Amino acid sequence: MIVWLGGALLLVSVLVLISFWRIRLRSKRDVKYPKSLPSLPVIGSLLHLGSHLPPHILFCNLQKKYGSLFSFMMGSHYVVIVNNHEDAREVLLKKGKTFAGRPRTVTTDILTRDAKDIAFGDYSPSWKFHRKMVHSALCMFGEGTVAIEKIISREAASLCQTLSSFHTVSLDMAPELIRAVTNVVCSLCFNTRYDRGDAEFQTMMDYSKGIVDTVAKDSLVDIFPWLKIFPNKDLDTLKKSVAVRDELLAKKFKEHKDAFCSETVSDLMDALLKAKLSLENNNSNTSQEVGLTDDHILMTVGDIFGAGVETTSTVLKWAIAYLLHYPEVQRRIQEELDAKVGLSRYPLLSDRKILHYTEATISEVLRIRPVSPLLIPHVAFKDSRIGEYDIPKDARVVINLWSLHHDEKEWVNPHLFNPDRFLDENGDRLSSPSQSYLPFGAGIRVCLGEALAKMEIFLFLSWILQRFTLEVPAGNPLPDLEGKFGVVLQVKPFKVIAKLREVWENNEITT
Ligand code: STR
Repeated sequence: MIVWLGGALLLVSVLVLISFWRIRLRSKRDVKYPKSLPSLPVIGSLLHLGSHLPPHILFCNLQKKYGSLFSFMMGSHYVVIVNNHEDAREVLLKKGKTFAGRPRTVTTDILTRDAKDIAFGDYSPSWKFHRKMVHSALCMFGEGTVAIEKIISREAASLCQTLSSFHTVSLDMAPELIRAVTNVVCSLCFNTRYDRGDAEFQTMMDYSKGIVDTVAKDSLVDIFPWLKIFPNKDLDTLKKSVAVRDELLAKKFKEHKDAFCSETVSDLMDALLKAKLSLENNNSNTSQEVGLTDDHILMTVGDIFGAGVETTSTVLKWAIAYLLHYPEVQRRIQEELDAKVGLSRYPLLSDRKILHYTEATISEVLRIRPVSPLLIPHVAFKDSRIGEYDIPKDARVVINLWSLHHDEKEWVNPHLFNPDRFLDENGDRLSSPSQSYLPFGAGIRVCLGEALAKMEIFLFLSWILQRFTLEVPAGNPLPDLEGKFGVVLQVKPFKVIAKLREVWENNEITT
């Protein structure tokens, strides 16, 4: 009897074990994760990611070995890298909401007071409310009105004025380009501007550089947050820069609060203040619920300001760097300007419809040197899929825009600067020659400033080239085209001569 019982027990246990094993096997077989780089406990795949190459190029190269969708462990975080446009579109557009999350990191938390902004803030009802408000405020003061054209043109005129004062002396155009774009966002956010030599402008440029150099570049402290307890030079720079920015923002906020009048809303900060006050008047708790605290307003304005300055000035610098490398492109833009705008008036936004080559050149600059080659990482809110692969909840999904924009299957000679690829055989503009082109991202987190940026880049460039020819000063090298990876793909400083064009010498425009 005992033997019989024992035998039955053994049989049952074996059966149970087999069924467990089968279930595990089945679930393992059904789940198909993207190919992964080798990884070790704690440090993850760090040893395989150490390289002299910047991450966007390293990830692009790793496709050869791991395929265009691959993964690795960054510390304890599972990261998926997307290198083709089909998968990128699935993440950003088709499954935009599933992948709308953002990772929290040490450096971005310092910058944004624990993600109380739009760019790095997680997806939530209050984030949605916030973004919608900023979007409509931007439309009201910028994109939607003729006022913005006036503001940009005023700054373009001032920029050209400064350039002509240099005559044939070589200069680093960066500070003047930054002042021009800063004044545009300053007008939108605070209804103010900076003159040349303004001390506050210099402070702003310094703190902004401090932030760009240290934030969100997957430094070790963002991978292993516990490292923040150790002394860290970058983190100190970031904290100091953020403190200076906060002081400036607080000053602007106080001025706006003191002078606030709901009848005359004249900038973005006023608009946000008005929304907050009207929420508070209607229901005392709502502004807390949707997260419209003072901190939220400050961080949002900080975002718009920081993004507006760093991105647009970077694109302008890249454009000028490429024009110096490709003088024939510069000449063709000038010929187009001469033929279609002439010398009796300045370029207008409405000229975007006719200046096809100029627009194509801008598109090509955004393709070959995307400002944000890895966009900002996304996070999966739930288990999902990309193509045929399973993606677990909480995975960080990085879109490698660099790979999309340099995909040999999509672009002929992708490393060649060639604005003509954005034109058809008649010289008319192609809306997009390839699906593999997303310079502003896409979906619910698409760049809020896309329209504003395009207007600024177009007007600043066409104003400059109508009047000047840009040249490399004798004895100086051509600008470096590699750039420096960070939260934006930065351009290394270079010198230029802005030579007044002969046709312009005795020209006068009366407006
Ligand atoms: C630049 C420096 C600064 O003072 C503030 C910010 C916050 C917003 C950031 C911006 C930064 C860099 C460019 C970003 C932008 C939000 C969207 C934009 C990251 C760090 C891009 O995605 C390119």
